[in-house]
Amino acid sequence: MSDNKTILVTGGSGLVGRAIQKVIESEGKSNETWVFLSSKDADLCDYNATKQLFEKYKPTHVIHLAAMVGGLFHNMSHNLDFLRNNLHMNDNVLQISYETGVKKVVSCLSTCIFPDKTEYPIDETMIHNGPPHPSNFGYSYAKRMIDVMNKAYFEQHGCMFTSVVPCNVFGPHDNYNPESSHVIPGLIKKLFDIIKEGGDTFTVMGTGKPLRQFIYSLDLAKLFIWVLREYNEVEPIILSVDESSEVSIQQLAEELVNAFDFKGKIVFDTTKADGQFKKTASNKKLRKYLPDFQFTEFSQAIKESVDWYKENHDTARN
Ligand code: NAP
Ligand code: GFB
Repeated sequence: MSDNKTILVTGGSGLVGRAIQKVIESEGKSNETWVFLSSKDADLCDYNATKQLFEKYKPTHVIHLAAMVGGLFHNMSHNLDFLRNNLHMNDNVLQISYETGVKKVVSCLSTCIFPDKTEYPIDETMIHNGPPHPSNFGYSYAKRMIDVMNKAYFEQHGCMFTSVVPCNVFGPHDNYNPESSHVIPGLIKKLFDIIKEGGDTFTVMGTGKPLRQFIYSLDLAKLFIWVLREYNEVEPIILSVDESSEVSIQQLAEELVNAFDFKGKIVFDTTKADGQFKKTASNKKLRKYLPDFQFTEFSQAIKESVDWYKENHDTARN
């Protein structure tokens, strides 16, 4: 039987999608055809538009990245939109993958969807053990339903639909729009603009105390491609840096100051929310499969992300 694959990447124009595209282009595998989509190809909230897209490309495999995605503040103000848009997209992509005989779908959860009250480190078995943090309950429940649907498609139809659980992701081609961005692109744009205007104060929202694990998008891309080719459990797998790589928002701000060689001062605006204090995830399951995987050094990844923005700020998603 032909082992030729046609891999459809929904959300291919985003942060993670562009990283996968860069890794794939460097590999040049001949038996794989990769198709990277954006919302211009189809609104995946629309069943018929999604069906037409699948009939056009006839994918054998799907990496489902497309989602309404945002940082803490965007989630806090749009929980209903995050819930409904992501439920619609996820249901259409999985149902149409089943209807058109897609062999494997890898969808994307997030370490921020785990129970707010939990012991640490969190692992793949804990996803449904209690309500998520109130700041992003809409996004969290929509993402949790991917795991529930994967299990239902496997039990009723034997579908190999699985999911990965990244920690916070950053890198080139991120979303830098202050209304919706995550902390790293938000602070990169902010510090870039301060320096351009000759300012001397870098205001960071919150106390700076929350802890996060950040994975470089190019590292996540390599892991995603491995999951597509080699991982065949329906159960999710966490794709995160080690627990020891967790940093505080203050440490992140200091890394950015170094990367920009900024000489001014950092100030914390404690009137703004901190969100989840921590969501420390274990990558033990990943390490069992890939014990020698090397993550890019955080300072190096931050420097590359800052340099990319300096070169591309005019065309970046601001
Ligand atoms: P992103 O940069 O915001 O990109 C989102 C992608 O989804 C874009 O390609 C966008 O297309 C597409 N999209 C959005 N709405 C759509 C719609 N209605 N129909 C079709 N396409 C639509 O997101 P990302 O950071 O790469 O995230 C990718 C995946 O990783 C998501 O599932 C997200 O939940 C997950 N994740 C992200 C993080 C993180 O820190 N970034 C952490 C954990 C998990 P356009 O370009 O046309 O808008
Ligand atoms: O990346 P972020 O917005 O989301 O990080 P989460 C928020 C943390 O960074 C909070 C601080 O502690 C904020 O106080 N922060 C400081 C800032 N300055 C800024 C800034 O300029 N912009 C932003 N955005 N934060 C998200 C979830 O949680 O994690 C999403 O809400 C998603 O659903 C994402 O899954 C991966 O890490 O707090």
